[in-house]
This record gives sequence, C-alpha cells and structure tokens, in this order.
Amino acid sequence: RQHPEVEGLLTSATSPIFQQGNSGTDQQSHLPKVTPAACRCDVKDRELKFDIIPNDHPYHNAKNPRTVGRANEKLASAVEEVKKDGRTCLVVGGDHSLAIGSISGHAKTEPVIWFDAHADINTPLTSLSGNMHGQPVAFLLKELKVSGVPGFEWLKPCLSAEDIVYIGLRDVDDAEHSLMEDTFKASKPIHLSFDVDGLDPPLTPATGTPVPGGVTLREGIYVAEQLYKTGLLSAVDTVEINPRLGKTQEEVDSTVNTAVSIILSGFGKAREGSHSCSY
Ligand code: DIR
Ligand code: MN
Ligand code: MN
Ligand code: MN
Repeated sequence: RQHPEVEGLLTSATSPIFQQGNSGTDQQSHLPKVTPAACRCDVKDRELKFDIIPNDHPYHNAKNPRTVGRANEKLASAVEEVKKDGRTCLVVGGDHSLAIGSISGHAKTEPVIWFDAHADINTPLTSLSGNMHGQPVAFLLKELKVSGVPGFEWLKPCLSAEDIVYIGLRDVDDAEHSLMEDTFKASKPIHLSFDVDGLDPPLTPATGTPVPGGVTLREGIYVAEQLYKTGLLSAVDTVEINPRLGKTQEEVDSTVNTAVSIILSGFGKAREGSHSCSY
C-alpha cells in the first residue's frame, strides 16, 4: 500500500487510569483523541513524524525497509520513554509494521496478544505481497533470526513463539502456518497489538485488508475488558485504521468509533458503566 505521509500518534495514560485529570494535550493532531471526558484518564499526547527515505529499494520481499526500519527505531525510543515514565502506552497507527518498534520499545513484552485476521509472521523471504505489515511478528521473534534488513540494524528480536497469543486469525499463508504457536503465560506485563481487521469488516470498513467472518464488536470489547481486568495490560497498539480508505464519512466514522470503543474498554470503561468509586 502507498503511504504518502507516514505519521504516528503515541498516547500515554497513567495507571490506575480512572483519575480525574487534565488532558495534558501538548500538540494538535488530526487523529481522534481519547479525551479525559470519555475515560477520565490522565492523557499525555505526542505526535511522531517520520522521514521517507529516498531510493528505499526492497530487501527481498520487504518493501520500504529503510523508511519502516528508521520509523520503528524512533517509535521504540518513544515507547521506552513512556514506559520509563510509568505510564500505559497507546499507539494509534499506522499499519501493523509499527508493532516492531512498539513491542521492542516496550521490552518487557511477553506475552503479546496479537488480535488480527492475519498472523503477520511472513519473513522478507516468504512474503508474497512484500508488505511490511504482514511481517512484524517475524522481525520480533528470536527463533526466526530475520537479519540483514537495511533500516533495522538497531533491532534485537525480543519475543519467543510461546510468548504470542493469536486471536481472530482467518487468513494465514501456507508459509506462515508452519511458524505459529499459541501459548500464554499471564503473569507478566501484557502487550495488546490490536489490528482492527481482526474485527468483522462492517465494523471497521476503513482498513486495507478486510477479511469476512471476523470477531464481533461484543467479542472484541469483551477481550479488551478482560485484558484490562488482568491489571497486566501495559501497552496497546491499535493499527490499520486508515480514514483514507473509507468510501463514505459514515465508513470512516464507524471505523474510528469502533476503534475508540475498543481502546476505552482496554483502559477500563466497563459496559455496565464506570464508577469512579471502584477505583
Ligand atoms: C498476507 C496478508 N499474509 C501478507 N497479511 C496482512 O501480506 O503477508 N496482514 N494483510 O495484515
Ligand atoms: Mn496485522
Ligand atoms: Mn491484519
Ligand atoms: Mn495488516
């Protein structure tokens, strides 16, 4: 896919999250905001700008490796700073290749919940599309030893296959199938990497690779609520939200509203109503 501008938004919230607070918004952004009024979090925003590297030739079947690699290096440092600050980190993308930087920066990442229609575990050698967003898991896995990709010299794979739990898979390539595992140790800080295409397409039409037969909104919210309740949710990626791909304003709005409701649930909004006395 073409990315005329590569841009990211990183938001962090203090934990426990239901504090009365000011927005702490430092910068203007055209992206939707999780406002304190909506979830009563103490929110601090920052927008990351990334460089497009010229003559960024493919590395085997990995397109734009230098641009994606350097952007992820920057994102990793930003996530690391947020975690040093003791905050929960919310990254609003952007495509799923951003998970390479987000999970690397999070560092204490296992387990990772990979919510997605796709396994995103192709390597630059196995990928049929060449899309980097079909490859982040492979870049992060120690076992796969992806190396030599220009732009990713900084990267140290930080995950083991047993650290990843997949939810929503329904479009897995043959090459990916052989690389997968799902075990789950729920004792360490959890990283939720939420690709909106894991949900059923009518819920998030403004996304690049929709696959029919996805997770319902009720199920998606349930997953986010349960993860919040573990008290272990330490970082969240919400990815593949692309307003440019909405055919109507309605499609854009429903995509954004769905993503926002998943985010709110992951940050403690309960369907029965959130009551500050319980925090
Ligand atoms: C396919 C599709 N497995 C690929 N993956 C997508 O391009 O590697 N991931 N769309 O989100
Ligand atoms: Mn994905
Ligand atoms: Mn996907
Ligand atoms: Mn994708």
